[in-house]
Amino acid sequence: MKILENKKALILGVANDKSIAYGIAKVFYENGAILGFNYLDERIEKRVRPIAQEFNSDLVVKCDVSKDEEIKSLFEAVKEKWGSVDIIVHSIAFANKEYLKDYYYTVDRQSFLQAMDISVYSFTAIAREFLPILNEGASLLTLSYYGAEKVVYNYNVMGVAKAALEASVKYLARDLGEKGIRVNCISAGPIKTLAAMGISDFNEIQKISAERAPLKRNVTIEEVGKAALFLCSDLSSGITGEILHVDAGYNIIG
Ligand code: N5H
Repeated sequence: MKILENKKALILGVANDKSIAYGIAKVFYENGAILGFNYLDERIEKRVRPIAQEFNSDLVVKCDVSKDEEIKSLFEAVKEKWGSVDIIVHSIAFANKEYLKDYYYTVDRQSFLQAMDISVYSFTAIAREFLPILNEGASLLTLSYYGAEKVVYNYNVMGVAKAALEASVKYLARDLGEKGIRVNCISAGPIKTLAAMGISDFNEIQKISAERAPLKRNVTIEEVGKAALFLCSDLSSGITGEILHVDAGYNIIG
C-alpha cells in the first residue's frame, strides 16, 4: 500500500514541468495519489493538459483564483468528479514585476492589493470554499520563501505577502484543527521556475544561497515534493500550522 493510495489531491499552480507544483504532483503520483489540476488561462492550459495526462489525471479545471466565481466553479467540478478531497496544494503567487526590484515602498495600491489577493487571500478563500468536501484528516499546503522572515533584496511586496501567507497558515490551522484538518507550509529555497524567470539577479541569489547553505547547493522541486508528501500524508499526523524549511539549511546561517 502506497503512502497516498486512493487519496485525492488537488494541485493548484502547475505552469510547466519546472514548477514546484509539478515536483509535488510527481511525488504524490508515484505514491499512489489521484490528482486534479487547475490552469489560469489558455496559455497555461496547453502546458497543464499533457502534464495531467502524464499523471493519469482527468480533472483539469480553469481557475483564476482572483475570481470568486472561478473558485466556485473549481469547487463544483471537484465535487462532481470526486465528491470529496484529501489534499489541496496551493502553489500560486503573483506580484507586478515592476515592484520586484529597488525600493519596497514604491509599490502602488493596486499592485500591493493584487499581490495580497493572488498570493495570500486565495489560500484562505480556497480553504473556506472546499471545507464542505474536505475529508477527516485532510491536509492543506502552501508555499513560501525566506523573504517572509527576513528582508531579501528585491523580494519586496512578495516578502510582505508571504509573511501574511505564513500568518494565515497558522490562523487556518487553528480554525480547521477541530475538524481534523491540518494546514502547513513549505518555505522553499530559490528554484528556477517560470515565476522566477526574468527576475533580475535570480542567478546571483541562487549562487549565494548555494554557497551559504549547509548542504552547499540549491534544492530541487523533487525535494520539495518529498517534504510535501510528508506534510500531506499520515506521516505528519501530529503537525499543523508548521512552516517547514526545505532550503538546504540556508535559514539557520547567521
Ligand atoms: C528575491 C527573490 C527574487 C526577486 C523576487 C521574485 C519574486 C517572485 C515571485 C512572484 C510570484 C513572481 C511573479 O509574479 C512574476 C510576474 O510578475 C511575471 N511572471 C509571470 O507572469 C509568469 C509568466 C507567471 C508564470 O508567474 C506567475 N506568478 O504567475 C526571490 C527568489 C530568490 C526566490 C523566488 C522566485 C521566490 C518566489 O516567491 O517565487
